[in-house]
Amino acid sequence: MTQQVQALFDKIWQDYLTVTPSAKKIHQLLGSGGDVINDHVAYRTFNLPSIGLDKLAQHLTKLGYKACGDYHFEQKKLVAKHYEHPNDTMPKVFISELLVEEFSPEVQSIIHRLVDQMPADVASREDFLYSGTHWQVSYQDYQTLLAESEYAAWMAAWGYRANHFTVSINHLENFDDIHAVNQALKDAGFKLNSSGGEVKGDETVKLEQSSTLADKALVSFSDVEMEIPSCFYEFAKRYPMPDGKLYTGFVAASADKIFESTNAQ
Ligand code: OOG
Ligand code: NI
Repeated sequence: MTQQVQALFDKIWQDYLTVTPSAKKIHQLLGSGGDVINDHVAYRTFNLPSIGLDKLAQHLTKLGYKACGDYHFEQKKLVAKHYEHPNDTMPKVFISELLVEEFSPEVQSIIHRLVDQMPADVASREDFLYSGTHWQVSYQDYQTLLAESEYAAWMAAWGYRANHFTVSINHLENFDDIHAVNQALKDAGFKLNSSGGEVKGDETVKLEQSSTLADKALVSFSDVEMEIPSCFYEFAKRYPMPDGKLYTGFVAASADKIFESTNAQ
């Protein structure tokens, strides 16, 4: 099972690198061999029946992943769950879904128009978690989505692929402190997401996180090609619980700010 999980994430990583070239450079900057372990990978989707969070999760549960925490982001109109594998060296997965019915009729109709273009069985295909979009979207519709939800616009442009990978600082040989990681990234010219401060969370919530601002990559909209924010790289340091095991959950207040790593600057 572990080998299948590894093989799946190798494919997801290769696809992610095609639109996130900085991830490869950062991987080399922070790592010193085999020490870059993924804390987690994140996915986004719409809460429509054919394509909800559970449709993504089925690709993981069949490999032994189990649903753990539930999260709600009221302002962003999102809910999320995280999944863990019994082999704790496998990445956790954070999947969120947009509450489509809470948006304006115009935004809802654009989203339905996208999802209606998806082939019926596409969500159960083997390659779904690294398959990108299954629809055409105009730059105008992208802009309309962007005005109400950056998340909806990102989904319309990028679809089903890892939104980010996350370096586990706990496993790095050359770094132990998230501030030092951030400094090394900035010294090398990478831009960090500073929404809510560069470091989200602290030892009291058992999780510290930071992230780059998303790279930019070219998208072929139905009417025009444009460079827009693609995917980002995250850094996480986990602290032990009273029983000595590292905390494995997420922190909603921090996650709320991590979502903003794909905002346009
Ligand atoms: C997910 C943001 C939340 C975390 O680690 O808290 C998250 C997203 O941007 O889709 O990944
Ligand atoms: Ni994350």
